[in-house]
Amino acid sequence: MNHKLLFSACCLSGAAIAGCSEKEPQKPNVIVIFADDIGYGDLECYGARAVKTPNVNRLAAEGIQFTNAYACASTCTPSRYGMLTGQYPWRRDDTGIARGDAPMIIRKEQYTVASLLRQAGYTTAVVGKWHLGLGEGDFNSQDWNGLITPGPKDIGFDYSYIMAATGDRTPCVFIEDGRVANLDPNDPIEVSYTTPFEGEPLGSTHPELLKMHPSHGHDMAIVNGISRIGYMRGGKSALWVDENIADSITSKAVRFIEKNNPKVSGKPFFLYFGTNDIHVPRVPHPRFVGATDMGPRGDAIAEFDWSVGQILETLDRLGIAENTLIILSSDNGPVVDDGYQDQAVERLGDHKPAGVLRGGKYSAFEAGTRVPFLVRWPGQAKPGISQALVSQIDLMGSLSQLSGQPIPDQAAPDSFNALDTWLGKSEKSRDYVVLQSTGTMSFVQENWKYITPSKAARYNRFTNTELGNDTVPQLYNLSTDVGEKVNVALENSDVVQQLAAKLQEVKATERTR
Ligand code: NG6
Ligand code: CA
Repeated sequence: MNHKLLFSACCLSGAAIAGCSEKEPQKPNVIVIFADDIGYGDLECYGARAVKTPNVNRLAAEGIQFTNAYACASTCTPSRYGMLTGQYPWRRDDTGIARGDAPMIIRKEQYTVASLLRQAGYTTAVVGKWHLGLGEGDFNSQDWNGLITPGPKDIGFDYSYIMAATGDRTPCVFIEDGRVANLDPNDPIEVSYTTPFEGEPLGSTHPELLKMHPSHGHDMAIVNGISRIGYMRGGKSALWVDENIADSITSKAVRFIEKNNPKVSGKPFFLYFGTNDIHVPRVPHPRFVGATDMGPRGDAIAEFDWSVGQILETLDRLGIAENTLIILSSDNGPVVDDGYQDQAVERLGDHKPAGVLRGGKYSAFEAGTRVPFLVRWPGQAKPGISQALVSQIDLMGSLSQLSGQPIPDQAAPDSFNALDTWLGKSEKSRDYVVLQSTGTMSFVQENWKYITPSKAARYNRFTNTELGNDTVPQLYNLSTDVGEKVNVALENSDVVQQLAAKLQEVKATERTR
């Protein structure tokens, strides 16, 4: 232990202790572990049997497990936008699933959860999946070979190690603090979402080069024997190896925690850890292959659990678990075949990725947005199960309360403080939850769920997911029919009217502080 460092840390943090012994800051560290596409039934603590998730189980046993928690949207970009900004993604028309060359969707002048905690004295980081665009102006205007800016730094993250979009989108590289990691300047990267690069083999033209074949789309640039959405050329030394993504990002997350150990720095940290698991292409490391009988999709869940374990182990080893609040959730619900022939459908067996819920990723039905949600803060949050209605939109409001840092007037207009509920001190539900899906919007209040009529497609034609769209209003009683089997709109037209009006009101007014 470096006593000199410790001394200055104590004094910097103003800890009033005689002799200046080891002292952590008063404010707890915050870690958000955000899984990709993990469904309500995909984890053991939510009923899964075909995959073991001991580390997530531990988090659940030591924390609060929510059964009624919602993401903001049933796909990634809008869901993350809502959680990080505290503004509903549908308040803007450019928050849909982002291309890998999209400009930054959260604008650089916007206030995020990271801005809030940075202002509150935290050291902040994002590690893993980003999928919120980079740079500004047109599509593909980023300088992939120089400083990619604006980026996470401009919206509150001191450190970043990210994938620009998703595992299945180019550019297939990690970006560390605004620069492509491990890039050889003599082999520059080019990215395009419109035009293939001459001479480069593609999934569509050279399927014989593929180790995993697409089932729909995903037939452009080939990287690591897997074809993707989008084209790219060059940057060979920087390309990720899918089998190693969990290792790469988990070790960066662990390193960040170690380097920012509050016992040394005197400052709390905030880590937003977005896993690549279990998004497609699902290519877990060989040590997880065969962890389940479900093939890559199941094995990727096991890999996710390992990543969670690494974070927990790091906190234990540094002795900072007691003063660290962990939130674990998922950006949207589950999907089985999301575009690659990875045996997910064939080997699913009895496993129910959505548990008892209907629909899945993309859907207005519950499985689209009702997600696992665990909160652990040893000593502060009493372990248990909570049925309170909660939403990820309240991250900003709740962390404002936690950190004592007020939110500026115009920021996070839709985020409320739900800290007592999140910490299990109260069973108080959110007044309502607004949900966005492919083609419509839904509104949940008490046990009622209203889905706005929509002429959009009823099925996602690629994944075969029921989207929950219907031309007539839908109303479900979630207390007796969580599987949304019986539409009771006709016999409860007063409830339909009430919920539709309330949704209209929320849409028409942004809350002001
Ligand atoms: C879809 C992709 C899907 C996935 C999704 C985004 C096709 C046919 N499907 O358009 O594979 O990438 O976008 O997923 O291309 S999300 O979790 O990041 O929202
Ligand atoms: Ca997702």
